Amino acid sequence: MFTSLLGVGLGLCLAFPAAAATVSCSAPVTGCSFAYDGDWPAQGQDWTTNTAWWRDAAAKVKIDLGEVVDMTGLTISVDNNDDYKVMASVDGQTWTRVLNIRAADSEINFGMDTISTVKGDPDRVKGLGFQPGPVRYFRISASNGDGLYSVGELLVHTAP
Ligand SMILES: [Ca+2]
Ligand SMILES: [Ca+2]
Repeated sequence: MFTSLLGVGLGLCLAFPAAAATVSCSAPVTGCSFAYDGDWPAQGQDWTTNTAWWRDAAAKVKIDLGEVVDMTGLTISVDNNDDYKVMASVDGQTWTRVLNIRAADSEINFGMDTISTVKGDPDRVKGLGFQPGPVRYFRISASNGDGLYSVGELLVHTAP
């Protein structure tokens, strides 16, 4: 946890949840707001504690930043043993896949894992298909794995 945040801090400027940002989820997601409250689950912690979690593969965690930002990186906390797809949009209509996490990308064997695209971050994972650019809306979905899914936090890194 500590080293993770330190690594992020050494990266580009941080965009903590802005006042105008909102998070919503398609049912049935428990603890939806935990996906974007600025609080990071410790790596390896239980997947249902202070996280947005669900069992239905069709569920989505939706985040609206409230404004368009120039995204240069993403850091996300998800359950370690599933596949996660992050879609992003500027207008809420046209969507692009900006991150593609597979269970094999995880560095840990149990609980929540923090994964980053930011160079120099100790949690950086290469080969996530990260697509930088302008974004406002996010949709996070999960598939495969053990059918038990969880998102603990998302951080959008922006250009200085
Ligand atoms: Ca959180
Ligand atoms: Ca899982």
